[in-house]
Formats: sequence, C-alpha cells, structure tokens
Amino acid sequence: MKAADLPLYYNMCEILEHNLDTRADKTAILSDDGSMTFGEVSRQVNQVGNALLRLDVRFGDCVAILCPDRAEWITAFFATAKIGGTALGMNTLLKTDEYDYILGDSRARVLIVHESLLSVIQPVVAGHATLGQIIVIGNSGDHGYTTFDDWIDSESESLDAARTHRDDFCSLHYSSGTTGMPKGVLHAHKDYPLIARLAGVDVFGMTEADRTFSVAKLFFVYGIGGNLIFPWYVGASCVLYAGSPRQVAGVLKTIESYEPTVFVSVPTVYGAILAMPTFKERYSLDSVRMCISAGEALPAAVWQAWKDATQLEILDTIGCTETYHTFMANRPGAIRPGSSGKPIAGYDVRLVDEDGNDVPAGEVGHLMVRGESTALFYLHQYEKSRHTFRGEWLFTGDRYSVDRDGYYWHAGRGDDMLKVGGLWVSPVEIENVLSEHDAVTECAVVGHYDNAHLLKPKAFVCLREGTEASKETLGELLKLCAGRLDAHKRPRWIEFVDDLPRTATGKVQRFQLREQ
Ligand code: 3UK
Repeated sequence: MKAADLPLYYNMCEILEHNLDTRADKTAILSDDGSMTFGEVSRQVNQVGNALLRLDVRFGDCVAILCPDRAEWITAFFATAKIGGTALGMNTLLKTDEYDYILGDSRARVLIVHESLLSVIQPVVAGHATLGQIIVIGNSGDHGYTTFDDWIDSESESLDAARTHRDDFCSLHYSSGTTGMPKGVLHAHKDYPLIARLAGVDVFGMTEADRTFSVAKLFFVYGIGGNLIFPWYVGASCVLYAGSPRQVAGVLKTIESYEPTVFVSVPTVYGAILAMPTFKERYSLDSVRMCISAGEALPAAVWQAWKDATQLEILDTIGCTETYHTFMANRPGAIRPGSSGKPIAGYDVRLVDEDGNDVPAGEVGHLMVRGESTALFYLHQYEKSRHTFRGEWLFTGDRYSVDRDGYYWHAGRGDDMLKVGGLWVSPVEIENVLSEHDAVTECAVVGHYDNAHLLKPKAFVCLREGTEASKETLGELLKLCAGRLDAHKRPRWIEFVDDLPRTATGKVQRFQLREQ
C-alpha cells in the first residue's frame, strides 16, 4: 500500500469508524474499568469532538492528553483527529519542567489530564497563555476544574469528521534526545492506515479475531500502534492496563483475565516475567498466539528462555517515533534470535559510513531508513531536523550490520543515548544529578549489560580529594539518584575512578568506558 492509494481527503478516525457498519456492537476495549463497544467508543468520540469544538479548537490546534491507558485517552485522541486537530499523547513519566516545555512548544490549546497526574503538571499550567482549558478525568477530587464526564455529558453523539487532507498532521509525539528537551514529531493522517497495513496486517497478520494487549503505553508510538491502531484497523479488540509494566503480576493477571492473542511487550518485561519462577504455574498465557518485542534489542538468551518456558516465539522488531512504527522485523517462521530481522515491505534501509557511503557487507554502519510513514521534521528544531531527516532517508542514530542472509544486527547507537526497558535514557541527565553531590568532581554514564544481557546505566565517578570512595559515599549517591530519577534511569553500578578517559580536545571518551 502507498500513501497515494488513500483518498486525498482522509481522516484517520476512519480506523475506528469503518467498524460501525458491521461490528458496532463488538467489544472494542476491555479493561478493569469496564468494556466498550465500537459504537460506544464512537459516540463518546463524537461527544468529545463536539465539546472540543465548543472550546473553539480548530484545524491544526493541539490537544494535550496526560492520562494512563484508559478509554478517555482513546476517545480524546480520536476526537481531536476527527475535528482536524493535533492530538498530543504525553508521556506520563515526565517531570514538571518537561511538561512545561512541551506545553509551550506544542502550544496546546486544551489539556485533558487524569486526576492522578494533575499534581505534576498543575504547577506550570498557568504560565501558558495559549492553554485555554483544562479538563480533568476522574471524579474523586475537589480540584476545581471541569471534569471530563461533565464536560461531554450534554454533547451530541453525532459529529461529521473534518475534511482533513491525508497529509494534514493529526498527532504530535515527543521523543527524548541526549541533550535538551524532547523533540516533537508530527505525524499525518495518512501515516495511520499505512502503518496499520504495512506492519499490523502484512507483518503481524492481525485479523478481527485478534485481541491485543500492550505493556507499552498508548503515549508511546509502539503502544498506540500495536494496541489501538493495528487492532482497530482490522476490527480486533484491545486490552487496556492502567498499571505499571514493572508490576509483572498485574501484567500477567491482565493476560489471564482478558485473554489477548497478541502480546506487545519490551525485552525487560519479558525478562522480568521470566525472573518470576512460578509464573507458568500461576498464570495462564494460553490465549497468546504471538509475542512482539521492540524498544531495545531482545537478547537471544531471553528469546530462548521465553520459548523454553512458553513455547512461544517472540518477534523482535524495530521502529521509531519518526517512522511511526515497525520498519524491520523478524517474521513468524523466519526468526533469527538476537537480530532485528529484515526490512518490511514498504521500507528500505541502508547502512552508511560517516560520509554517507554504503558500507561493505558485514561491516557496521549507520542505519538509514526510507518509507512513507516517516515524519518530515522535528517541531521548532531546524538543526536537529536537518541532521535526521535527509530527503527521503531518515538517519536513525542506530548502528547495524547485516549478515549474508539479510538479517540485521543491532550494534548500539551512534549517539550516547541508552534504551532501558524500551525507555530513552540520556546519560547527561544522570550525570547532572550525580554532579550535584558535593564530593563529585566529574562523572560519566554509559550503558552496561546486566546478567540477562539487557542494557542498564553505569556511572563512573571521580571524587574530590579527601573524599573517600566509601560505602557511605556510594549510599549517598544512590540516595540522590533515587530521589531525583525514575527507577529505570538510576545507575545500577557506580564505579569510583581517579579520572575519566578524554580525547585531546577534552571530550570524555565514552567508548573507552563502555569497553571496560
Ligand atoms: C531503539 C531498538 C534495537 C533504536 C518504537 C517499535 O522504540 C520505538 O520508538 P522510539 O522513538 O525509539 C527508537 C529507537 O529505539 N530500538 C527500538 N526497537 C529496537 N533497538 N532493537 C530493537 N528491536 O535505537 C531506535 O532508533 O522510542 C519501537 C515501534 C515503534 C516505535 N516507535
């Protein structure tokens, strides 16, 4: 399928609404908060859309959503796209200053926030003159804002979709980098059916008989693709889980209760499930026909252990926010454990050297990818956009080699970014926190593999003269990190060193630390 096969005027809410003709009464969403049919979802989308129009949200306006995986997330997302706006699903793990940045950068007109996340973003909302309205999901608090239920209560359940061009933007996702704040990636209406066809149908073989469940949240492109866009494109249902993927028991209980056929997950969660010795006896995974992994490389050992324990083969796949979703994948029946598989139909890849020339077979090069679901630029980031979006080709920042059979093998990233549990971690952010300790003169953070061959942050720390590299100092540093960093960003190892390896120009040589 090509973008040009779509109607020139196309709205991505078709992905929901094509289901109304034949399966309006079919369950679309299952969750602990109850289930909803396609018809019910569609009616709520229309109510939210009408409520947004009443707030004067117009073509191109941004609506920010900050909410755990719940039905309201989904109806707010589709409603925004349906009226021609730009939906911004915010990462629920960010800090107040990052929300401040994103509200400003996106110029969100409306913020739809779940009451459990209100306190993190509330301190900065007043600073944004462009933000006209805050709607709060949940009815327990006396926060003084309009609640979502009241907001849509008297709105009509019918609404015509805006006449959006297939190239109009409909969503904005923020993705983290080594330095500075996250970068906004705009995707167009056309990207949604494209990726659903090229990945959901052609690679994962999804049909309306499927039921998906993802530990990657809807605010991640990996999550919304695998757990909302792909299933609804073919009329399948999705299972929502509002809890943390770290709570493995909650993940397993969700699988047992709602019996998904497709499990969308990340290497650390597969590893964490395997680390629970009795998981096979305690929870049934019998409904699952396919397991997908992405976000970071899936170690071959985890693949094998999962197969031994469950008889299920995990498909390791790679995608990125810039391409929206999967562009290389292992296919059922043709898996090479430890590799990212092969490019999927609709995408081409190249491995190039520093000068942009193709590297010889077998050598490691920078991965470039080309495909029609790729974004065009980073919002308000001229320099970074020029570096990443190179004509038809996207510079991914990943280093890869390809073997004789055409399978691609991840060889780390060209920048210093780490993917931990599928989440971006910037070494600079951790270094900044460690540097706040009086005893620390300098430090550097790199990725280091744990016993399961999964990458975790490791810190090398130089101490002020007179400070002892003692257990107490270590304890203080760990405490500092625990107070300031999310669990996945905290260094698993801290090594005290006399100095850091540097280049002639004084730049820290992280590759030397990585090799240690
Ligand atoms: C890394 C992988 C090795 C890689 C994503 C599937 O992760 C997604 O999007 P992001 O923008 O990050 C992209 C970067 O993550 N990565 C992802 N998958 C793998 N590295 N093996 C893998 N299997 O550095 C890539 O550039 O957060 C994943 C589908 C959609 C996505 N957006």
